[in-house]
Amino acid sequence: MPTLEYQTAGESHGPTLVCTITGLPAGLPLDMDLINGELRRRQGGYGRGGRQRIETDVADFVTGVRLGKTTGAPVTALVKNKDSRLDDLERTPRVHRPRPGHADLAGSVKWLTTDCRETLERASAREPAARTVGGAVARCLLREIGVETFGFVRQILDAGTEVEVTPENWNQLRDARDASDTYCPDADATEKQRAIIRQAKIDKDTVGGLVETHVFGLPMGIGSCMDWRDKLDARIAYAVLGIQAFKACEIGLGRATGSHLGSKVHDPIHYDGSKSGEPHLGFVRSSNNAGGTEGGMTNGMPVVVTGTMKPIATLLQGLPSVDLNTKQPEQSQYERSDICAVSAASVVMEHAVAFEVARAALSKFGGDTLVEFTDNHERFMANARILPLDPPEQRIT
Ligand code: EPS
Repeated sequence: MPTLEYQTAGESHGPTLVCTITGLPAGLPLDMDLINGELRRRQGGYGRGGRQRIETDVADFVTGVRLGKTTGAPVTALVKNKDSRLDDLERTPRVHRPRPGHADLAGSVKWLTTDCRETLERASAREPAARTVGGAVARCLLREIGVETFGFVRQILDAGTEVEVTPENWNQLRDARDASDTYCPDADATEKQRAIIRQAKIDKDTVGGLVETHVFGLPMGIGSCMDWRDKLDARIAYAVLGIQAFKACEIGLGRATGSHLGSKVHDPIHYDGSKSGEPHLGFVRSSNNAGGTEGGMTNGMPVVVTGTMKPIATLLQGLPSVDLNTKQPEQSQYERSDICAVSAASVVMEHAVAFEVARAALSKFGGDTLVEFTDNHERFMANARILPLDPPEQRIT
């Protein structure tokens, strides 16, 4: 049984981005409206640069899909770049004044060149479009077992929202998020965030922020405590810090967990048999400081992930740097960029998280086909509901 994996390829100004996904079960219908809708959302958000008026991202599935469903073979999706011009040195010049905060300096030294171009083409925030496709396909799989994700912007610079997200209100909040051009489900916070981005543009500066993803409907026991590499929270952190410009990933209360007593921070367990149909199987928690994972496994509560995105490193005003050819002080090089890409990053992180959750769910429920995957999920839930399985003949097979 292969594990679910994905890989991306493609340069920011090359002809295409590529996402290859291996390990998907056969028979999974791909919801193209979902996939292309999320690609469109990733392109948006207040504070994006001129590039997004050129591109219209759509996923073209060229392998592993027949009549709209996966076949079990590797799936390849292409996202074509309209602004393809990698070999045009006039329009895509060499870059030798590295931007502080960008991959430019370390990458050019690593690959023994004074031209940061190849480094920045992959380190660019365009690559996550391909990861969004992978995550959107993963969401198609998760939906088959009733799992949904919700991502939004919590804060831009110092303008944030205190909105509380629950399994009951997230659908409503999604409408509020979709009405906000910073993807923040709070109209007042959105206004403040817009003003911050507007001012940053005037000041030739950039801004970062905090994005959040919630995963609903996950059964207990996804991930594992037996091997650190299979801990779901660890996998999520790995995936999130793999997104361009992300500097931190927190689960639940995250860093703040260390500032509270154990008696105040751990989520008390109660049992309510009338709720045994829910993902927590009736093991109700009165808080969710753990963010839905304990011991690297889901505990039936929503998984809550916060990511910190740094401000974009390409500033119109430039930053103190050095010319790699002359070693003389120079301002860092500018090329067309975004003022703020936090809204786009909220879409990317939601999909990076979705992929890790799907990967862990598939490793628990397995199956070469979608039918086996959903049957295994159902049988597990049925058995978990009638614990203790004593005598074992009671087991539902
Ligand atoms: C980016 C710079 C801009 C962004 C780009 C990421 O591209 P360009 O230099 O072509 O204007 O628009 O992001 C995307 C193209 C995208 O689709 O998100 C950078 O330097 O990282």
